[in-house]
Amino acid sequence: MKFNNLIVKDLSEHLRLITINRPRQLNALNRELIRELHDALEEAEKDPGIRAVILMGSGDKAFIAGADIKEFMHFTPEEGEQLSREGQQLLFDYVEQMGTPVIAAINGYALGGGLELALAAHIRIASEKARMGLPEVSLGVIPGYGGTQRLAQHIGKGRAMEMILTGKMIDARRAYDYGLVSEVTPHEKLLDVAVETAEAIMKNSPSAIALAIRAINSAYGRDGFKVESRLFGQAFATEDFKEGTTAFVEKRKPRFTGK
Ligand code: DAK
Repeated sequence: MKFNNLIVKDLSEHLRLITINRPRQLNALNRELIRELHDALEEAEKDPGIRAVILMGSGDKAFIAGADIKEFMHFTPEEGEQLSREGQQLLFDYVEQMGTPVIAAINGYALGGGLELALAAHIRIASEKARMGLPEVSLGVIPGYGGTQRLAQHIGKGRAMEMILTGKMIDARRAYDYGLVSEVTPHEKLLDVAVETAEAIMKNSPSAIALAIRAINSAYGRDGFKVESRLFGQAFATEDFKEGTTAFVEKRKPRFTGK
């Protein structure tokens, strides 16, 4: 398959690397990229030869710096809610439910939708340069791709509240302390460590791994994701949302009014 925004490369017989390749926009997720990631992951999932996938961002700066603000600022509330559901199914839930394990190699900023994608992956490994956060409220919106649910699942409700309400980024060390990533590596060693982890997984039974993923996922309910989509749509209808996204594009601080 040919992709405009991805580089797909097999690192060995059973291991595939998918690199998100929009470095000038810090790999921000637009609709085309979400669709392409789904297609590339589906291709890997359906290929019995592929036993693990590594996801990484291109360039030196970012894994994914969030959803593409310049694209989503023009969506209506209905589109917001609909796209939140669609995106969740197409990419974020899809990744989480894949039987082929997905490792997020977080090589820089993982913000908003970018962190949400890493949260949906089965394993997260971060370079010491990585910075992670859910800054949506600084734009007048809330995490809409499962972040309100999965962040709390990974690091607990209190820390998730703090990260989401402040919108602040944390560095890789703190992410490790929180249990958000399982390892922190020197920047240049990140891919090697991700490959070692994939190799450890690939020694095991692929069918048992797929069953283990299903069993682990079955512990977590789905209702909160629907609530998140609905509230995400509501946030799109506010003046704060217009102000927050416009301020980002105009490179200034937002003036929120609560309306
Ligand atoms: N979207 C679009 N462009 C982005 C971007 C983004 N998320 N992040 C960076 N860029 C662009 C910048 O605009 C800039 O473009 P030019 O000005 O050069 O044209 C270029 O990438 C380089 O960025 P900077 O010049 O800002 O680089 P710095 O090193 O100074 O700063 C930064 C790096 C990561 C701290 C900064 O770029 C930044 O704060 N970026 C935005 C982070 C952020 O707020 N991300 C979005 C979170 S909200 C949805 C569901 C879910 C969501 C949305 C919709 N639907 C269902 C519809 C989720 C939303 C989010 O992810």
